[in-house]
Amino acid sequence: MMEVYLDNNATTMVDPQVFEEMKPFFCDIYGNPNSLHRFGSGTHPKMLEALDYLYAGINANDEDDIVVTANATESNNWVLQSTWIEQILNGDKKHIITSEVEHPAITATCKFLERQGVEVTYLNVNEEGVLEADAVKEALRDDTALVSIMWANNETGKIFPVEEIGKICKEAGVIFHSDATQAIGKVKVDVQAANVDMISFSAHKFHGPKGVGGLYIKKGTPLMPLMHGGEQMGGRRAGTVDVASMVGMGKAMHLATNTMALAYEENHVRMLRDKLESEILKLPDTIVIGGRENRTPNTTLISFKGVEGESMLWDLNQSGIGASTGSACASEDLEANPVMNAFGSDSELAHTGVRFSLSRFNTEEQIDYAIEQITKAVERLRGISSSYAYAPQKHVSGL
Ligand code: 7TS
Repeated sequence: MMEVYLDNNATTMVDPQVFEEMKPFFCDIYGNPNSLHRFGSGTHPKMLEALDYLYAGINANDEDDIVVTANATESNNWVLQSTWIEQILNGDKKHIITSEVEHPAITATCKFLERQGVEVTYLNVNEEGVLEADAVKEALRDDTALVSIMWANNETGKIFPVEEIGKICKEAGVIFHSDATQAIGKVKVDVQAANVDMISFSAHKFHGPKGVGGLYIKKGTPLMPLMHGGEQMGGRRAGTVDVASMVGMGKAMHLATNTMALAYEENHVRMLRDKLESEILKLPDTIVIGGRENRTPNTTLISFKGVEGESMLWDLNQSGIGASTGSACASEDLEANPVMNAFGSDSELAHTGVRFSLSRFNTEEQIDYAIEQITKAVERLRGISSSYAYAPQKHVSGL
């Protein structure tokens, strides 16, 4: 049986080239980078190279900071909790603006801050699943401390108008943070062009290792240290640096964001995604949630009328295909997906969405196999669905 991994928005395979770069830092060059001897300083060239790759990958200015964190969840928590302590508890602001379709690393942290007395506005997306920049403009208040809007949505792949939002925030003098976790390696992320003050990311979403991510911080942006202790990461996040992870993330960023890599994503990955989608859409009563415009090239979120998303995943898993119903982070509860609810769609739609997310490691042969298996699963599940009369009823004489 062929195995086809189509859940790359949950996590990706580590690129073998990344793995090779990481290996020496476990048993050979294992010194503490802060030590004065060669075992420690031997790590420096590759750490510096990793930083160069990270800066180049998002077009950061040399004077800005990129702090290596554990993941995007940590970076997002850091930004929001710092905003609360620095600007709200110890300042004169009260308000944060975000969207209803952020990852829980943002929304759950905002809910926590609301319990501490912070006022949060959750903006809704339009019927195409996109947050409109004007909505941000209208929600801004004199006491707004932060706007946090994702670069691309993890469920639909929809790309949000970060440049426009960045401009609005700059004019208003409000700090703009964007969770770019699903954008890096899929679309161009240019922090200067977007006028963004901070972005979060996780290496494992672009073929780097798990457990390492980053926060980009534009020079002059107020931010409390995340961890107090040693001088690592300029004193912003103390604790001995995980060199292997940092080097791996740097290499992964380089491999994912150079011009050729983005062109490949745009051509090869988009071609496979579009083929998968177009073939699936030939099935009746099947739609792409949010529509097909303006998305990351690797993602499609499809609703199959009459088919419970979870049942579909079960069938696909039996055929060797890994997909997802919305975010894996939320898959332990069978609540309707909040992202789909945010579209104002009916609850059936919210329960029938299946997300397929591709990567540069998928092949056309895999996609052909996936199309075949998805078609089979939909037909089987509709055949046994009490709410969907799709399968031609076999007339059995005498019954
Ligand atoms: N932000 C976004 C936009 C994400 O998509 C995710 C993970 C995170 C933050 C958290 O990343 P972590 O590395 O800190 O865990 N998103 C998903 C997903 O869509 N399915 O599984 C995980």
